[in-house]
Amino acid sequence: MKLLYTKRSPYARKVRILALEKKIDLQLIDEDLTNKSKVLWDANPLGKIPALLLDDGQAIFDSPVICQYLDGLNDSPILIPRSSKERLAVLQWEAIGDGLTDASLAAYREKLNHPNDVNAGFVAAQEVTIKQTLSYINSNIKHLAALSLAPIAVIAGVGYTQLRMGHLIDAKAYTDLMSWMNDFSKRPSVSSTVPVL
Ligand SMILES: N[C@@H](CCC(=O)N[C@@H](CS)C(=O)NCC(=O)O)C(=O)O
Repeated sequence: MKLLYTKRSPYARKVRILALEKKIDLQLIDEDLTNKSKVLWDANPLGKIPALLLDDGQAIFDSPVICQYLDGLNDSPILIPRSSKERLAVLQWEAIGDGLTDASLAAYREKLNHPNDVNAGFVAAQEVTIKQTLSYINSNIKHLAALSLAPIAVIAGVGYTQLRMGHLIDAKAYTDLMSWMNDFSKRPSVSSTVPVL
């Protein structure tokens, strides 16, 4: 299987961590998002990475769907519980991690694209979302102790926020989150996928 990705994509990182934990081999294909390839457009009409190409030519996107597909390939370990109550809780955490990524990406892009004419209200609204979400994660960190897609998605979201919106991460306010991040970051799947600029 091939994964169309970039080294700094948090959504692709989530998929890569999950695949590494499940020992699923993915051939990584680096995409240039400023000059998208035909392979990417053929795989995903939205033109976004990550996109997974199966050996039979079928393409799967976006990252939540790829994670569900990969998790179903083997049970070692199961990272999205099969029973509905636990499954919903993990998928809810995935939405939190992805939503944190969405807000950090949106704020960063706005500042990048309009350096002299930034929409300050828009950035401020994203920053409120980021802070509320970090605070929620910090207060609920006990739910992220066991390995599943939940901590994987949160690691991807917080890692991207550290990279792009690091000024919002007050280590003194989020002590439980920071200590959990340090522990989880020791996993080879996490340390080997740190975003590269
Ligand atoms: N909801 C999608 C989001 C994917 C996404 O936004 N990827 C970004 C890179 S991090 C992208 O491909 N951007 C290119 C574009 O939007 O044109 C997912 O979870 O896979």
